[in-house]
Amino acid sequence: MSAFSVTEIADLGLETRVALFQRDAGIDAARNDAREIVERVREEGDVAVREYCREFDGVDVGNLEITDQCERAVEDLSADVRDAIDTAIENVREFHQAQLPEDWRREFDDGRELGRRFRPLERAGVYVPGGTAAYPSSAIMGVVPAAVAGVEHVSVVTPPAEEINPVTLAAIHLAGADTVYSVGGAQAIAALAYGTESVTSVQKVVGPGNRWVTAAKAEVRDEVEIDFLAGPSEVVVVADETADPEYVAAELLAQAEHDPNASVVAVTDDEATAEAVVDVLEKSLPDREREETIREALENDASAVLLARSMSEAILFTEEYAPEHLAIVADDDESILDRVDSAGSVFLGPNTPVAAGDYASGTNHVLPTNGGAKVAGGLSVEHFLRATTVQRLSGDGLAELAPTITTLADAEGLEAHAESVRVRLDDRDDE
Ligand code: HSO
Ligand code: ZN
Repeated sequence: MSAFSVTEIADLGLETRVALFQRDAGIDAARNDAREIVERVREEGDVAVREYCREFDGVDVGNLEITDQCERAVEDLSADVRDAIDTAIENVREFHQAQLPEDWRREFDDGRELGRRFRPLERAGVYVPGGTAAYPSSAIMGVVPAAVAGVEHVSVVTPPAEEINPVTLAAIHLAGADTVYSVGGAQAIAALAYGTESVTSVQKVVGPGNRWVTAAKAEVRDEVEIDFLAGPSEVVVVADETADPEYVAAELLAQAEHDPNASVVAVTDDEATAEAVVDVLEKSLPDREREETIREALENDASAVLLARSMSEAILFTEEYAPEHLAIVADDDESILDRVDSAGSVFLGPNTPVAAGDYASGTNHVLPTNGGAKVAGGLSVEHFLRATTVQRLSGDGLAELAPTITTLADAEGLEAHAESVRVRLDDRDDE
């Protein structure tokens, strides 16, 4: 499939449906290589990490830890960039603070006092991508929620380079990271999961990445918690005849520039809108700086401009696709939203580009891809918290509940469980 022509949903064959709905952005194909890298880092530690930095990034890394460099990078920021980083951090912090759950205890009927208590993880690791673009925004999106949750030690890994992007380094520091390492790719995920001589292992690894990074996250899942698989970017734009085709195309072009494996889709019930979106894509592609990456992404199997027979068909398609980002540019956007359950992050109306959430409005841009939105939402404060339940029963409360407990314990053949209740009741009877 490709976004360079209009395809009718009704005409989608089985193969194209599989490409769209079971897309994997090349992650499966990267699994074997990622596994090999992960295993070597696990066994050989820093030696393997340094070798992979040389092989994949073309850099002889000296010290893997670059925490000081990040601090120094802040001093060299221009006023504009410093302001932009500060504003983005503030908005992301505010939105994530609003997510902080409060500990609670409540009296339930019959002498049962029950509650939940939230405590942060101690050590979390954030992947900040590098490669052909720089991702200071991903530093903010990974580190700020961890800091808001109260994680004591937040580590960041980011790929080495002759000169790592100074804005990325500064943003990592300003977002509140404690320790920063210059290592990227699958080797960075392995280093965080297993630890090496220089890299302290963490309890949870979060963050977006290319297919290698994402494949490595899938590989280390047995050893360490991960957020979810956040691979190459995706967007579905649901548009009706009121949508400006320039805006719709701009959304596809924007997410396509991340990665040749990015998947971008426009779906509309209006033929003229669909045709116009394709026209704008073709016309404006040569003006984009990252033309080649965008072209590859637009030609990707999971990218398309689709014509639906009705808005209902467009909505059903979207639900099945479960995109990372969903933009709804339509007259009755709220009622369309009501009918979609599966999307990582939703952008409503003509004034809400996905780039707002990518950088600065406050929501998180680390989101599940490849249909992960069917079962999960984006990165949040909860990812860095443990919820513990707490309870206290009164004597009467236990007496009231005792027959239920002992009957079920007996039914399970777990007599000692029942006895742990009876021994207390016996004591009560003796009083
Ligand atoms: N759209 C990307 C995040 C990003 N965009 C970073 C720009 N910079 C994945 O959600
Ligand atoms: Zn983006």
